Amino acid sequence: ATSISAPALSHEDIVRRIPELVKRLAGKKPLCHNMTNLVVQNFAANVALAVGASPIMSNNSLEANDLASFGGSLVINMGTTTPEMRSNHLNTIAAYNSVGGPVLLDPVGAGATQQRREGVAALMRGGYFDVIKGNEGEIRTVSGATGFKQHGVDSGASTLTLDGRVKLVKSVAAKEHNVVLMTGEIDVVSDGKRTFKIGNGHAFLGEITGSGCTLGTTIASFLAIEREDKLLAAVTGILMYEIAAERAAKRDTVRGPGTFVPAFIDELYAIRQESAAGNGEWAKAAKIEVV
Ligand code: ATP
Ligand code: TZP
Ligand code: MG
Ligand code: MG
Repeated sequence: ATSISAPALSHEDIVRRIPELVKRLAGKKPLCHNMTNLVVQNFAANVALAVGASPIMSNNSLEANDLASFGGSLVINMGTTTPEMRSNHLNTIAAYNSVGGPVLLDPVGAGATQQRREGVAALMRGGYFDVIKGNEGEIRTVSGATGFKQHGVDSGASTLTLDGRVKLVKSVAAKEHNVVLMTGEIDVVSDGKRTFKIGNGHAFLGEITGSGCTLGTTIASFLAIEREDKLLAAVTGILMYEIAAERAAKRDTVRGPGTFVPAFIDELYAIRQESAAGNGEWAKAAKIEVV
């Protein structure tokens, strides 16, 4: 559970501390174990490498105990889950929970079908997630809301006010004793006590597949090296990811979503290299507000 003594984080604290976490990630190269969907395997592995983690994509729970012993983190992404995969997920979550390894859940498409609604409930009954991240429809489903329909993996137009999103994220985090992130043009992230709105990012992230999934991989990479303050780990992942997207979109060579993807990986790598060299200027672009 999130420590009750987690310190308040001001805008200045965040701008100062996040490059240090990026440098620490680059120095440690922790394992980031992804049990993810069939769409994003290669993209997620490349994002993990760019931010400084060591990815392994494995959906086989027979190796979960071995992998959990390496001190890394686990991503559970429901994007293309089958019943067999669900039991692999549950066994692997148990392996990480038993050694205190951080686990992140991305309940992709959770509100779209009965299978997915039941799936997310089964996963949440079956283990502890340090971070749950999703778009509006997914986090609403996690909160137990019904009576709305998500048409697929995309959230569609927002039907909640920003205040409504803040209240929901905060209450789910308090109930689950973890960190909850609702993504969108403005992201809302909370540990139930401390809550932030983040306005970085670029519209191209909504035009490519896997931007939500690979943000999950990025945050999990930071959870592996920052065990004390999970909210700070999540905020670092979000800001590194979204500031990299802004820098990529500004490049002359980027003409649309297709040319954006390689430039985005390059900018994640550049931010890692700058931070490792002690240059944290990039973090000044953070548009983060304490709620
Ligand atoms: P969806 O499929 O509904 O878009 P998702 O799981 O792909 O959901 P997003 O909500 O798109 O996830 O979020 C992925 C990343 O893209 C986050 O970092 C988010 O802040 C960013 N993002 C998405 N849309 C925008 C936008 N219009 N402007 C800025 N950043 C955005
Ligand atoms: N279908 C099943 S999983 C998936 C698709 C298109 C990828 C979703 O990725 P994201 O990051 O939620 O956009
Ligand atoms: Mg998307
Ligand atoms: Mg998603």
